[in-house]
Amino acid sequence: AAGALLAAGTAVPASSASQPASRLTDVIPAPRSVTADPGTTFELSERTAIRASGAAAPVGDYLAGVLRPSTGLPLPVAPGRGTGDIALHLDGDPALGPEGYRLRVAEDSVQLRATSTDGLFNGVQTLRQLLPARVESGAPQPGPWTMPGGEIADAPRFGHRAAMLDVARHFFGVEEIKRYIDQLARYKINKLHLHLSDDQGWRIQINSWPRLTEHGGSTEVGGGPGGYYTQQDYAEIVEHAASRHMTVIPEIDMPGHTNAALSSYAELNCDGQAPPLYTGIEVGFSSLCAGSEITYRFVEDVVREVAALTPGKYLHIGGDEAHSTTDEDYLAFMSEVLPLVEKYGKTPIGWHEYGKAEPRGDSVLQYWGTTNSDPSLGAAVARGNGILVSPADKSYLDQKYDESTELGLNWAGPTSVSEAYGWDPGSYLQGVPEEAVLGVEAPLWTETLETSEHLEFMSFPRLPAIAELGWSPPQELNWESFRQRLATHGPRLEAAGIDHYRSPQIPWP
Ligand code: TNX
Repeated sequence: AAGALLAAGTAVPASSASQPASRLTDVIPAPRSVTADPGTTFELSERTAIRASGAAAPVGDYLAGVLRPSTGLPLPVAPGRGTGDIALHLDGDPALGPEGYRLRVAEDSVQLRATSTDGLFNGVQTLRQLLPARVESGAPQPGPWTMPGGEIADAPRFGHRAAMLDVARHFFGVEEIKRYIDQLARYKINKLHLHLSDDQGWRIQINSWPRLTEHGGSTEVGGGPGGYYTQQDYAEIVEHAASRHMTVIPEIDMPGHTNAALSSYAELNCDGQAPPLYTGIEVGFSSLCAGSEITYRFVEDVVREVAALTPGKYLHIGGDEAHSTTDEDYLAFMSEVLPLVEKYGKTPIGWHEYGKAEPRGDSVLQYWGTTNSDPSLGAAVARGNGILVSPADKSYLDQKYDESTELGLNWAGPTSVSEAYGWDPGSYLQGVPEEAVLGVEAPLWTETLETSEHLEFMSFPRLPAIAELGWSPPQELNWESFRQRLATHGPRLEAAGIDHYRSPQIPWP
């Protein structure tokens, strides 16, 4: 019967050509509330229109773009109303907050309501999960295109649900970034943190320091050709992210992790000697020269140009693993650099080590440890800093799944899907109350990753796990429920052509 929960391992009778109907209860991240209306279904037809006008129209166009290739249906996007339609309305319930939505699936229509286009976009991600998995295919598929009846009222637990991609260790081109953005959006990730510079490469064109990319962007881990984004490429990434209701947070990692910059400009080195480019995977050996004036002219130029390319409020200044910078130099450096970020209208985020520089106001510390705690966090919370939670042993997508995983590193892992899922970001860190938690992030470091397929294999299915921790209410976080729902996403990922790890923990169909 429609809406009935099937037990683990039960053979699912095919209700249509090839796949079972979807259930309201299979959505990832789990919604705040789900009320099934068993026996009711909505079916897309040749006559179905997507009703959306004004600011909602681009979300309607996006939905049509998702549904047309597989269904082959015309699905015109137009204002007005009609029966048999999918309607997007910007008159949502303010109680569901700026990103919430309500989705009602009835016999004669689908109604999606939100107070903002962000909310509508989130609702569209839920809506597509209510259609059969084959809807995700890029090629025409057989119908019927039914959705289970009922109502979902939904809103996120945290407003900041991030993924990070390291484009410095291996470079990924604009099309690869867009592909990853589209994949993240499916699971309601709304921030993309790009790690744009490191020892092995500088990936963002800075007009006032052109050798950063000409020389510093010319290689990568393993000695391949590297690459970089022109400012125009970067603007295209920012724009594509915005069309997926995602904000890009650029990171320029300083004062350590800077060999590519130091190799590009001898004058940035305390000894005036430019080191060679680096293609290995060690960390902690490079540092900008805290005591020299040109360092701060350099940083100001970089911050100014990057801030100008950044519509979002945050600029990430790194600050991690500065093992070749004395404490005194680190503090001197940060005391110059943090005000520069604010001077150009941005709020600093840094890896949690920069807490020792006592960043002020609404600055954010990104926790990446493995011990549930850090001495800097108490004072940070007291200052009012937000804490972004990304424990390396839980949320690092670059860690191996198990000892036999060929890709990935293992210093904080291995991290199985259940380990990635089994923690609560609101109560995880000692001395950090939920009110101080800005949100969660799933970082993907790329020392061992070179292709989109590699990114996907490490991200899926752990990224959906972290996405659920960032979105769903704590009472809905349940491993048994998650693994059953995740199983139904296997055919979706398959249909979408997204590579993924067939974890033995998941009862894939
Ligand atoms: C630690 S996490 C790093 C990165 C590495 C990563 C590999 C952090 C702030 N720094 O430089 O790429 O481990 O897992």
